Amino acid sequence: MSSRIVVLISGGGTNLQAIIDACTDDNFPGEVVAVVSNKADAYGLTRAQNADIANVALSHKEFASREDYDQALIKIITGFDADLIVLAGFMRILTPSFVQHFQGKLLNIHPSLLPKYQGLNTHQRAIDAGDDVHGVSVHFVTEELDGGPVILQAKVPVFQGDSSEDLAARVHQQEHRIYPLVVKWFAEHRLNMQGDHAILDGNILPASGYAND
Ligand code: NHR
Ligand code: GAR
Repeated sequence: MSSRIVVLISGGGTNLQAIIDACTDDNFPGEVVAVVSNKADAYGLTRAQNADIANVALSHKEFASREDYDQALIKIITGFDADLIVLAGFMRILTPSFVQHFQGKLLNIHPSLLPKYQGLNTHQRAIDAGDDVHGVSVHFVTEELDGGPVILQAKVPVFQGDSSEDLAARVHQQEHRIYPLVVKWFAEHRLNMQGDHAILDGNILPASGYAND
């Protein structure tokens, strides 16, 4: 049975595209059934249209509270009978009730080597700190912002004179490799969350995710 994936976005959707592309492989056990954006002008919605995928703009500005917005989001996602919800550049913090509703079915990609640089502006913060290694993490979403268990990370070098755009572009290339892989693990039922741990093939993953020392 193919996993039904709903992708949440706010922007360009290059990670969305990487996942859509991966799903076109006959051996990929999942399909993107809907894309939801909190921004009506997100280019990712056009990517969904181009791939004949249902797409919905749900602006947070039309709701009185975060709680109301997240309840509307729950209704939409439930309507698509989602097995997995993938945050791909989704820029709204989700309420505890939303996270609890979809406990264990929510993935996020965050542009830093967590637990470093939770929150926003991660590339500039890595440069300002003088780091020579930066990267990206895929993790389960919990109530704690960017604090859920890490599944997989990829590292990139930081070079002298890098701008945050240079570094973001380098990180993006790695994002497009690791996110479809983690989505595939989940769709294959090899990956789940138990308590505060990510489990792959029955093994608890270490704090920095799979195969990382
Ligand atoms: N929600 C929960 N509960 N837990 C997480 O781990 C989440 C989450 C929602 C989004 C993505 C995250 C990231 O990878 C994410 C992880 C937005 C903000 C933020 O401050 C922070 C982290 C992330 C996403 N958003 C502002 C807000 O008020 C709005 C900022 C804007 O619109 O530009 O929601 O980095
Ligand atoms: C990605 O770099 C992702 O890691 C980051 O936004 C970008 C989305 O790009 N996510 C966050 O910063 C979450 N707060 P995309 O729209 O091209 O996939």
